[in-house]
Amino acid sequence: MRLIAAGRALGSSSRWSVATARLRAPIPQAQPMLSATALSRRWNSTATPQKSQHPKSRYNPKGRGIQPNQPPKEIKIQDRSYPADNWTNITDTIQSHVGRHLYLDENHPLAITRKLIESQFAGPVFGNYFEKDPVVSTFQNFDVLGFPADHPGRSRTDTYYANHNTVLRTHTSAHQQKYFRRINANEKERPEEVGYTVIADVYRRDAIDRSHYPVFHQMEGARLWKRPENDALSHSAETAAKINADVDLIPRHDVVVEDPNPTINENNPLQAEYHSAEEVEAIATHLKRSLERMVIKIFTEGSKAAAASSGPEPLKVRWVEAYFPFTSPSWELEVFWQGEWLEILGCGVIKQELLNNSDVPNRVGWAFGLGIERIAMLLFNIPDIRLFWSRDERFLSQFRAGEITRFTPFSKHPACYKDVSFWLPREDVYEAAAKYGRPVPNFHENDVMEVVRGVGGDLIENVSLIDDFVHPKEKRRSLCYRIQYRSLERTLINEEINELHDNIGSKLISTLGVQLRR
Ligand code: FA5
Ligand code: MG
Repeated sequence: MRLIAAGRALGSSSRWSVATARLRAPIPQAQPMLSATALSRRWNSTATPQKSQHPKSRYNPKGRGIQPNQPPKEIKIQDRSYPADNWTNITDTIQSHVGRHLYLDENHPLAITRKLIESQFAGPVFGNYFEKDPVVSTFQNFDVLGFPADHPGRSRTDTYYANHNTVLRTHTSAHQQKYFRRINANEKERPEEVGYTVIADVYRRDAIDRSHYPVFHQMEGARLWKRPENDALSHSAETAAKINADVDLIPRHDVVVEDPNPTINENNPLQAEYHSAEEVEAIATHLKRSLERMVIKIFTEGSKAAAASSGPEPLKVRWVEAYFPFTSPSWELEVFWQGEWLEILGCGVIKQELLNNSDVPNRVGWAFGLGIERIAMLLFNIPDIRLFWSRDERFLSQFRAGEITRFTPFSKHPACYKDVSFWLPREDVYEAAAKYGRPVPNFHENDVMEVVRGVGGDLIENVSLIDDFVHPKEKRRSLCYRIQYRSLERTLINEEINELHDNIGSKLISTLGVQLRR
């Protein structure tokens, strides 16, 4: 199974988190023409989104300069309408994925994976929940979690907006505050329930390849401990002892886990105002051991299934330092699978400000967020993320609740590659726009992906940039993308692909103002 798309590691998509080593990488400057490296670096950067990403206007392809958008008046998601505005960018393709709730369909691999993970975070300590409605406020998705105003994840090129303050959630962390409040509200009724898991569909404007899909599923988990009400910091030894007693209850394992960095260091600091090192060590040990156990448990199940086909692989796991605005210190967990390190989750010690603002100021704890597809692809040997959305019985009939089986491809239909090359709008168009005080139009690769996805839907397997140059005299930038067409269910005919490809070209012209090169 190849999980790595051309030049892109499975774990490298995250602009929500930044591995600490990457934090110190130079921040790309806002400029109308970004090199391919600068473009790809932007995924992991904390840079201010470019002014030119402002959504208030759009380049008019017919050469009449910049004209305002004419947004629809409202957008309907499931049964609710939201007033649309210039931020609205949810497409029909995306809307058509809302409401499938695949994780509740008990014979579906995502639901089987959910159950397996939930069994490792069971009651009475953990309540297991799901969130059916993907629409959240920008407050829930970003502000309450401490995302800075200029975080790239907020940009309209990365996130699907219903309108300026309403989005399709980009991660399950959008529900953290709700579930912390719930722990407090339920304290009398269910005092032992001090943790939760919550699963949901999440949405990100992203690249197109076999391991990235604009809709995927995450499971969030958290666990809290009470501290003394007064002067908690000076009683932190008591809190640490309580947490360590819980650490001792987690069964040990004998898998070697790489974890070379000290829990607390200058790249991955403790929240000194609120926590002692002793408490953080205890929380981190509990967090890491709980997650290691979960991963070992489910991958052991998976390798039993693999043993029946290709032979088990020894499990290798490692911790990598990370950054999230709502945890500190933070880590990502990676699993070595078929020759690559795959990032499967992010986690950390919850920021105390968030707990203080969520009715649980006298508690400390950890949280994690993991990608369900990533785990399910490995467990069931599913080679393409689009398959999870298949309604084809040849896919669906292969899975049964409670069983991990290796997926057998029902047939491999041929792929067809076609290139599309275009000139971006001229540099002087940008300059003119800036001169007249209008927002500067800007190219972002995610916009190309969105056009391709909008026209080709699930018939597109991969889109990759194969050429990028600036004409030295004309100062125009040319890009060439290779689009790989393949249906997972049938053989595509030439006429159909040609028509799709032509439509993609026309749509690139009309929405991005590019000029096709023939
Ligand atoms: C987050 O989304 C954080 N909210 C996780 C978190 C929660 C951190 C709580 C701390 C505390 P990240 O963007 O790294 O982080 O995504 C988490 C996981 O989702 C990844 O490790 C990966 O398994 C999965 N994931 C991310 N992007 C994709 C994608 N495009 N397709 C499939 N899975 C993805
Ligand atoms: Mg990540």
